[in-house]
Order: sequence, then C-alpha cells, then structure tokens
Amino acid sequence: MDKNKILDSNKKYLQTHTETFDFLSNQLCSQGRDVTNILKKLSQFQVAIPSWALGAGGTRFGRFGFQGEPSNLEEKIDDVGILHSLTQTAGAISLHIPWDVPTDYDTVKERAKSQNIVFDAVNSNTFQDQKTAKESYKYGSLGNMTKAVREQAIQHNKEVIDIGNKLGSKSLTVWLADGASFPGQSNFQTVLQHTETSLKSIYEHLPQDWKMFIEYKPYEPNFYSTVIQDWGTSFMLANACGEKAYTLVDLGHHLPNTNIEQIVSTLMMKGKLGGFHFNDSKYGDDDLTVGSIKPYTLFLIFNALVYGMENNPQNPYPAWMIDASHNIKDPLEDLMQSLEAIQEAYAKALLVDQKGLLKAQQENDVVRCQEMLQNAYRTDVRPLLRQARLNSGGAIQPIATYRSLKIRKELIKKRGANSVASGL
Ligand code: PSV
Ligand code: MN
Ligand code: MN
Repeated sequence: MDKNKILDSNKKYLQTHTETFDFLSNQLCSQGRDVTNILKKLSQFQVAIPSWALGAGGTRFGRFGFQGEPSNLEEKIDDVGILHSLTQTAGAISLHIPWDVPTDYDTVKERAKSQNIVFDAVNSNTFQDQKTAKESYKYGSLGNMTKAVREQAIQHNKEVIDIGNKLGSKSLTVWLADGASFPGQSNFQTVLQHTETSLKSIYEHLPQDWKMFIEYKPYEPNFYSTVIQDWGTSFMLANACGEKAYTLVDLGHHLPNTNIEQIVSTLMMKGKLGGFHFNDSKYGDDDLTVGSIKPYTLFLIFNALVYGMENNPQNPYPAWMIDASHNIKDPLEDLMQSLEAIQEAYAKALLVDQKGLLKAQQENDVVRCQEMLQNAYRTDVRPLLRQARLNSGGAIQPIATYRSLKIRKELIKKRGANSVASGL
C-alpha cells in the first residue's frame, strides 16, 4: 500500500486527534503514568492474522461470498499487508496447511517481506479429509483407534513443520476435532493415550528453536466429548511432550462463564501459556469480532496477561493471533475492528496501577481493588491507539481510511467479484 495515501488521509483527522491525545496524555501524566512507554508497548504489540479469516467463512447453512476475496496465498499476504499498513499492528500471517501450501517459496517469502509481514505459527489440518488421502479422519486423527490413521495424521503434522520451517515460522499449532458424539462411542483413556503418543512423535520432529501449541476445545464438531477438552488436558499433554510444548488459549473454546483470566494466570505462573487466539462469542466459539460481546472480560484477561508478562519470566512471550471467521462483514473491516479492540483492552490493562492494586489487595480493600480496575477500564484510551499508529506511519482512523481509499473496490477490480478464499 502506498504510504503517502495514508499520510494524506491522516491530515483531516490530525487536529481533532491532537486535541484529544494531548488532553488524555496530560491527564495520565498527572496520574504518574508513563505515556511514552505505553505508546511504545502498543506499537510493539503485533497480532497475527490467520489466512482463513480473510474470506467469507459461512456456516453449515450456507456461505455468502465476499467480493474481491483473496484466492491464493500471495493475495492473502497482500490483504494482511493492507491491514498492517493501516493499523501497524498486524505484522504476521498464520497459515493453514494444506490450504496455504506455497507453490514458490521464494516468491511467497519476498511478497511477505516487502510488506513487513512475518510467518507466525503454521496450523495443521486433521479435521478434514483431503482428496488424495488414504485414510479418513471421520473418527478422529491423532487419537484414532486405527494406527494407520494416526500415522497419516502424525506425518501430516511433520510435513506442516517442514513447510513452516522453509518460510521462517517458529511454531506449530495443533487443534484436533477428535472426540465422540455419543456416549460409549470411544474409550476416553484409550483415545487420550493415543493422542499423547502421537503428539510426542510430532514433538520429536520440532526444530530446536520451535514451539508446539496445543489447543483445547470442549465441544464441536463432536458434541458429547472432545479428546483435548480443556486447559488441564492440554497442559498435561504439553508437559508430557516437553519444554517446547505449550497450551494455547482460544477465547471461544470455553463453556459459558468460564473464568479465562484465571486460566491465563495459572498457565503463565507455570510457564506454559504459549499462544492466544482472540475472538468473541455469546454462545461458544462463535468467532465474532473481538470485544464485540464481552469487552470487560477481555480487559480482565489482558490484565492477567500484562501481570504475567511483567512477573513471569518463566513464561515465553505469548504468540497472539485473531481466530475468527466472517459471514456478513467485510473481513478486512472486521479484522480492523478486532485489532482495535485488542489494543484497547491491552492499553487499559497497561493503565492498571499494579503496585497500588497489590497494596489494596494486601489491605483487603475490596472496593478499592475493584475501583482500580474499573477506573482503568473506563478510560477512553483510543487517542493512545491513534497516536501509536501515527508514530509508526499507520492511519489515525484505519476503517475510515480503508473506506475513503476504496480499497475493497480496488480488490474487486483486481480479483473479480467471485473469487473464493480457501478456509473454514
Ligand atoms: C476450530 O475451533 C478452530 O477455530 C480452532 O480454534 C483452530 O485454531 C482453527 O479452527 C483453525 O484450525
Ligand atoms: Mn483457535
Ligand atoms: Mn475455534
């Protein structure tokens, strides 16, 4: 994307922005906040975009295409490039194999590099049968009762690692659909044991500087049980594999009202929170825009993450990714809304006076504890986000700029109205 176009569009927002930013910045400085440091942290915070979020996902009832969707890996990278130019917070793409196997590695790497995009975790796919596959995953993959199926799934994960390695990725994310839809369908212990053995075999193939992230999910596509149903199971499997294996928390993969911030805290204390998938949901894994349903919960989760990043050196810096699908909105606009919500929750968590909170906790001043969190949450931090973007050459108003530059129209012109992105 042409940087000058962004700079140009910033002109009309600059004065209002400067006024609101100065006001907030003065207010925060008088409260003893280090605004420069907060801005630096916001600029450094980069969230990976999954390749499957760039097109229209659809549901089992139907799919309504979105015009100008990227139809190959290069175009997906370009879409992330657009997001990154505007927001300066989406500097990575997460690929799903086999949907995104590069045909020419050098071209793909060059395309990403020229847009300042790096390759985040690679995701394996053992929840769909591929046309050329010998074995079927209908009754599971890494935990399947048949050895040949498990071996095919293990081999696939190893190939995904090899593909990621050629691109410069440093991690593999495993999400399994394995489970049962009816009581009695499978033996809990047997399938879990198979899954552990299979994961250990994949782990053996990880390069020295790689990590393996293990997702958990309580239901769907199986509706009675899931083999890796919760964080405890994922944590146990990660421990069984070794120090390069971690639990990955996906916000949508919890039963209603689960205290996710507490899970985050426990995992970070144990040095096992490897990655994080952002989305929002009302019912469960709805993959809605981040922060659109439960923004206060998102803030509380970020509060736990910020605490962990500052106090748990035993935990590596987590890998951040948005994991969403889009049925009715322009995927790029939705992703910009998600990026904004993530940055907003992060900025608010950075405003929490951690020392003051500790003191209030020690004094058992419950009201003050709550006030401290809510004061941070109620601060309108958007001028900070705008300033952080401005400092890095991004857009003060990314969505408005995307619209005024008619980017979707340009994409439709280039790619056509009926292009289809492979994905969920
Ligand atoms: C399915 O629930 C899922 O959303 C998982 O969260 C994975 O991360 C993603 O699909 C891609 O496999
Ligand atoms: Mn996920
Ligand atoms: Mn999911």
